[in-house]
Amino acid sequence: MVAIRVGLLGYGGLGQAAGRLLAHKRELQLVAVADSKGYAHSGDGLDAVALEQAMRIHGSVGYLGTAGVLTSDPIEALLAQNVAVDGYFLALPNLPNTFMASVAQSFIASGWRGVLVDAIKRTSAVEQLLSLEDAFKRSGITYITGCGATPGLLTAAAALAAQSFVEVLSVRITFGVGIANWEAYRSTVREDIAHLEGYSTEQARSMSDAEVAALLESTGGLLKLENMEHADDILLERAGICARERVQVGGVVDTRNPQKPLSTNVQLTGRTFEGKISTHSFVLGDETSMAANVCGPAFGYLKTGVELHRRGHYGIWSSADLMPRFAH
Ligand code: IKT
Repeated sequence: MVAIRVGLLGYGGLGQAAGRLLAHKRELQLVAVADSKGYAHSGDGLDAVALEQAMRIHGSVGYLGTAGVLTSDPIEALLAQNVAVDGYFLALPNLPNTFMASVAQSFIASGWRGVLVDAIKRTSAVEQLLSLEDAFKRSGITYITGCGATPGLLTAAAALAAQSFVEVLSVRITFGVGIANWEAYRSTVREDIAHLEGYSTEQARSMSDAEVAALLESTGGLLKLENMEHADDILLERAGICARERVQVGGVVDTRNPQKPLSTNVQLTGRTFEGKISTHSFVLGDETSMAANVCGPAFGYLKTGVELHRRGHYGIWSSADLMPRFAH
């Protein structure tokens, strides 16, 4: 069996968890990593423990022995190396809100061909990626968007649940996330803050660590998020499941306790062909971490992407598209 060669862009909390998860996968081999200060690559595979050590001690994967390189523009520099990578997981915070689309454009410009998956959150960010569809097709890139927990696992669950109905009336996604300390997920927490009333993505991005800590002090460590601008809506609409107005996303993040404050779930209500109104629920186990629920689906979709790519299918799909389609 020849393993799929995987690259990771972003080596913060999520990227490091992704590296650790890959160590459990025989079919996937981590060969390239980039963070904001450097990159590392090796065709023989990278060791997640050594990468984490480089991060912990020096603050960048660029310090990883002979495989590491420090540079001011790690993504461009890594792409310029023409490293043999079948698919990248873009485990990057989308701050500013145009960042992921700009990274996708760097891949397009580099001439690299392969699979890209993201765990993006915002509707407007997905719209930017969808506008690159023709460029992905011309460039031989298979892009799958919204492959984390939400959008991702829960969106796909909604797409599956929809099959019992002739009309989908509502989709409600409610997440509960528990992390022991916010510093383990500095960027993710800033992205969450950007959803709070009175904060923009720019404001959240430019907050100092002290300002984030002060905000969390004032809320007892909790971030309560309601009616979020969340790409589950556009992805379910695009997959033909329901109008985006019927999709609602919110949840609670506890930044001081690894236990989930509530069980993450998606509830899809619909009307059956017999005229009955009913609700399907999909509930995540409380012991599964955000890292497990984001990185697991991302790599599952990366494998799907590689299968599509090998058959010559290029363009952009989402976690909801690569499920049973909803027939009207
Ligand atoms: C968001 O989607 O914007 C917030 C993120 C939600 C992750 C859901 C994980 C669910 C689970 O593991 O139970 C995150 C809080 N940034």
